[in-house]
Amino acid sequence: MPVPRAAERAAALRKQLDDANYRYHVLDDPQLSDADYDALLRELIDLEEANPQLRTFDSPTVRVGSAVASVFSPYPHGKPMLSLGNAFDGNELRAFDERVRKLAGDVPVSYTCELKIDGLAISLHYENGAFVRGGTRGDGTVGEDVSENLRTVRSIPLKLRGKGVRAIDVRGEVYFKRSDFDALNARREAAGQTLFANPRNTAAGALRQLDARLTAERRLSFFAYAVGAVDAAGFPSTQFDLLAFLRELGFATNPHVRRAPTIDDVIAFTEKWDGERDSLDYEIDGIVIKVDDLALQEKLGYTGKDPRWAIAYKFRAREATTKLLRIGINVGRTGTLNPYAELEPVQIGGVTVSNATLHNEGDIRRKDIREGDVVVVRRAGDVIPQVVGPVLAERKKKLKEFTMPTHCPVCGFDVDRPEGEAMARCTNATCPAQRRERVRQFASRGAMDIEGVGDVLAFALVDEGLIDDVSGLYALTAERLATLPRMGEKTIANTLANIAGSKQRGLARVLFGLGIRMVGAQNAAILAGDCGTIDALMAASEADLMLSDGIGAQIAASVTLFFQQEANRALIERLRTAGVELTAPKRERAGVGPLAGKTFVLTGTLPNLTREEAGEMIVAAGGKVTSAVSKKTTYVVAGEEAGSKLTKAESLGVEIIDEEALRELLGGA
Ligand code: 3BD
Repeated sequence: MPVPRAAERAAALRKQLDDANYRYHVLDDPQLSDADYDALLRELIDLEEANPQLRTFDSPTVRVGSAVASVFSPYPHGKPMLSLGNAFDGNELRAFDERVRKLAGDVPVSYTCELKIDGLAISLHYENGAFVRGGTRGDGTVGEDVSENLRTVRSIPLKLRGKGVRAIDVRGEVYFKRSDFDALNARREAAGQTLFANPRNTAAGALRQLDARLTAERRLSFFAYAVGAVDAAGFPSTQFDLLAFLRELGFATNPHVRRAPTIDDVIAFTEKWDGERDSLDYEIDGIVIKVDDLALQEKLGYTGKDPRWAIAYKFRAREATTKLLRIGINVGRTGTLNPYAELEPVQIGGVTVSNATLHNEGDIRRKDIREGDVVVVRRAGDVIPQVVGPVLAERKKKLKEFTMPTHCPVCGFDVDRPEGEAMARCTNATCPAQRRERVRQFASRGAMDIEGVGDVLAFALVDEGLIDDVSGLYALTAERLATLPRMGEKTIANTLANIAGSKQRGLARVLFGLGIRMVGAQNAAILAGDCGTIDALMAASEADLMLSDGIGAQIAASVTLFFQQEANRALIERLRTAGVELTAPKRERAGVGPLAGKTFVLTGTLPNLTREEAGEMIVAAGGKVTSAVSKKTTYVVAGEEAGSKLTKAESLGVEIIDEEALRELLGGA
């Protein structure tokens, strides 16, 4: 192609690509497919390679990045980047409002509320309409120059739209969309690379890559929300209009911004998003509230680095980083070796966390979690805290890779991990760890509910040889219990009474207490209710069992396998001889019972019931419990810290009830 033609084509391609970017990132109204965009970009790259004289500093081709930096230069901020004071509840927001009104004097005050994006604050400098450089916040006065990396972020314009801005510093948040983050991890998993822990840390890492091509691959995004030094005509007079002004210049701003005339409106906005944050494609950690009037902002001024005119309302934290001191191994009741993390205690949303689960060996290796790492720990709702992954930037020295022990840490027997299975298992059927866990499970609240027989006593009973299996509980005597430490007369009497009392719990609780694989509280209630007696259950074929609601082939096979074992049948006989109730009231079959035909989903922490107990009550009344919310769900029973299921229910218009309302449906139970 002759050079003038090539120049013309390059200009046309740049315009097309810039427009496509703007439509996609700012207007949220794409008209070019990703594939078409990539094809045009490829054409432009080829054209510039063939004609290097056509290259420009603001061509979309610079977004693919190049390897340049060896260190980042300091990036002094023209105007300092401020901090934000925090508020954690409505009262603190009201106190903020009062301070503002008092200082403002006799003028009306209204606010702009913005989602607080959980990313990294940066500043972008433009001169005569072109991106010149950009840097991280740093300490607010000096950051690091990461210009080359920022050029790769497609929602950061390389050229401003419109004229009239001579120079401007635009501030905002670089972040990772959940979808882009998940896609990145999926690519890494496919390539056998270790996975990234969370979007925020990964965005931080991407921004600090010395090779900008790596930043480009990560697909970061950007929202603008403030302006530093500026020399422009027609500058707006409110924060709300400032966001519109930024959009006109070509910046993406967050769409969920709201003007709030009163602090009550502000509080309502924080509550709304506290419940709906999981519905977004990016993480937010709170709401930023700003006095809307820019002149009033000026008048209110600062205390230190915190503006008096703005505050961050922070949601209850779900994640924190801390040191992984040790990877321990628990042996479960089916012999599985469950790795868990011993952590340097850390506060997450008001709770101290010092242990967390680590799933299985494969998971630990995929995430490359090692003893001594700084790790991200997540605690959401009522789930057990989990280690999300290491913060690799903090791994200062060589750490040993994790390997699963080859021998059971409790009994020393061989550990086996069958091909295709995630969990390693101890091969010793009489491993004390398995027996301990079985006793604990049997006595637990959702099962036989024997108060006093918790971890400590269950373990001591097995370890001291007082019982061999759960039936041994019913043969315990005061004399034998007295041989254990810290067992006074009163404790012994209470414990024995509680054990005796548990005989009447009924078949559903016994079944759950036996710890049959895949038989949780709800399946136990269904099987017990449909069979009525242990003998009918033991005599049932897999096909018989599968007639019950929600009992599939795998569960049925697990139940029949359990009762085929001679040792298990003998255990049942010992329980029977001890006088344990092994029958259940016949369950209301589908179509009968107060909850017949109704489908429930349980989420969050209920005030008085575990979710297992609530599920069991629903099932006993003829209702059904499922795990996912859909249009077929009749009720979502929500407790404290209910998460995405609650949001889903709201969006589908499914009725949401609390524990009290559930009890009413159950007939005032
Ligand atoms: C957001 C300050 C002001 C312009 C100062 C009011 C503290 C991080 O979505 N507005 C936002 C967000 C952050 C903001 C301001 N508006 N400051 C804002 C912010 N919508 N995340 N931040 N920042 C940005 C910070 N960062 C690191 C260390 C200490 N402070």
